Amino acid sequence: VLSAANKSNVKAAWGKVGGNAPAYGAQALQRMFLSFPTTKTYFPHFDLSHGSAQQKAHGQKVANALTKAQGHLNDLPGTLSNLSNLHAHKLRVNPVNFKLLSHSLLVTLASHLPTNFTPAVHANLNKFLANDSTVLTSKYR
Ligand code: HNI
Repeated sequence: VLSAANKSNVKAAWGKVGGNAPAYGAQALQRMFLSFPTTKTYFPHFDLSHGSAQQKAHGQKVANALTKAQGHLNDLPGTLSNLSNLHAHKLRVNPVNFKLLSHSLLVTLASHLPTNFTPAVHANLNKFLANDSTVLTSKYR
């Protein structure tokens, strides 16, 4: 459960990301594919070379979903419901991969926001991503 303080920290941090969210999303995906190559098995139909149009477009989708989520922190299950169905029933992404993407997102954010990425912001963003991941994997069983 995200406390009021968690929520305001997440929103403040996302505010710093601003219009860079799509670009950061793409960079995080690239980090995930490079550092955790098994995650690539879910994207056999993608061109995963550095900076590919598909990778950018997908990073943008992921980032937009997170932007929407941080705007609805009181109802993550409702906000992410369609994506939860997609990931559980259609894509069948093994839940372990969500930690790998979350980690990649955090590293990306830390590299771009060095002064804002305090231990507290790190912890709050980590919790936000863990909550998103819980929702996206909640329909598996
Ligand atoms: Ni995910 C599609 C958001 C984690 C594999 N994913 C999407 C879409 C969004 C999205 C948005 C596009 C839906 C649409 O087109 O209607 N994914 C998210 C979010 C997270 C996440 C917010 C976690 C925070 N997805 C993951 C993980 C994997 C993953 C961890 C696997 C490693 N996602 C996919 C695949 C698709 C996908 C595969 C379909 C891609 C395509 O276009 O074919």
